[in-house]
Amino acid sequence: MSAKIISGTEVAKQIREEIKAEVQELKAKYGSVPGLVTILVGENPASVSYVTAKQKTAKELGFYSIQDNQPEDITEEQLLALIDKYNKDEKIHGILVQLPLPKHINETKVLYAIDPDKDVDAFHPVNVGKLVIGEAVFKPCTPAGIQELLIRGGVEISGAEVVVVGRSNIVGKPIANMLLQKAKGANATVTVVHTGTKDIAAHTRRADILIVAAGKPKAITADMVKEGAAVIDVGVNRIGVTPEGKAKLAGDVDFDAVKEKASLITPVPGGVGPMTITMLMKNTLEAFKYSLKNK
Ligand code: L34
Repeated sequence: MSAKIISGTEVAKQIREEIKAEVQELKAKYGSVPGLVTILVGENPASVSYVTAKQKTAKELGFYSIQDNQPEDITEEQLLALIDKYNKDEKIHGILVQLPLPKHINETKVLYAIDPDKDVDAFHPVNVGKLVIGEAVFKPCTPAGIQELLIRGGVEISGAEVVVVGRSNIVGKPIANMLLQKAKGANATVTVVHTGTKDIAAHTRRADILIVAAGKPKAITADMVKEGAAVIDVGVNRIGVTPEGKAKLAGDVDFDAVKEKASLITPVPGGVGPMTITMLMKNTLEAFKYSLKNK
């Protein structure tokens, strides 16, 4: 079997059109637009690239948007004060602090400081808890993008055997929680494998849907994949530089070999990445609509 390659870039474009239309409608009706601030500490090249893409998209969709760059040596206290300022700013509906943060800053403390109503990443413990009990207001961006790709790719999720590779707070844990909910676009049987798992391949070979967020190129080879599986590759590994001087990217899946066995596969780049950015816009729109209701 040769897999259908599902373009995150294309699906993201469709969703962005939907968001853009809704923003215009709301602007005409209420005279205001969704506001997003992205806070970047330091100059990690991957983070710079992701945050730049987020800002560009926000502007294209007609959002009010602020890129707030802070030096690597900002103190935790200063960063917390900055978050507090945006918590109180009525034009801002979504606050995103790009991760990872420098080692001298306590990430948990920073995530706790964001007003849960403006937590468009859904990393605040209140939003994590709501997700687990099936009451999510915001779904974290990368997992939400994965779920949307599966739904729009026509993959049957209900009753499927899902295997998630990786247990991060950003991807593995939340996507596992989302797909096991008794809900539309979910209701799957979910297994999470990680560095403590005895025989990873024994699990991945059972998967109807294989979601890979391992952070390691070629972590998943063809022998680890069931014939006809849907494979979602969340990895973005920088494996070198192209002749044009751009970063050369690879996912966590051995794409060329696995695409011959899977029924559906996402590419890197152009798969989950663009969906992550789009779901951030969707969450910011939701936060804006929520603020209109509470005026
Ligand atoms: N707070 N920190 C916070 N929220 C997030 O949702 C993220 N993440 C992850 C890292 N830190 C975060 C992102 O935004 C990963 N991530 C992310 C976002 C976008 C892309 C990849 C990861 C993306 O657009 N990738 C492109 C390639 C971009 C490039 O050339 O580097 C792709 O096509 O996959």
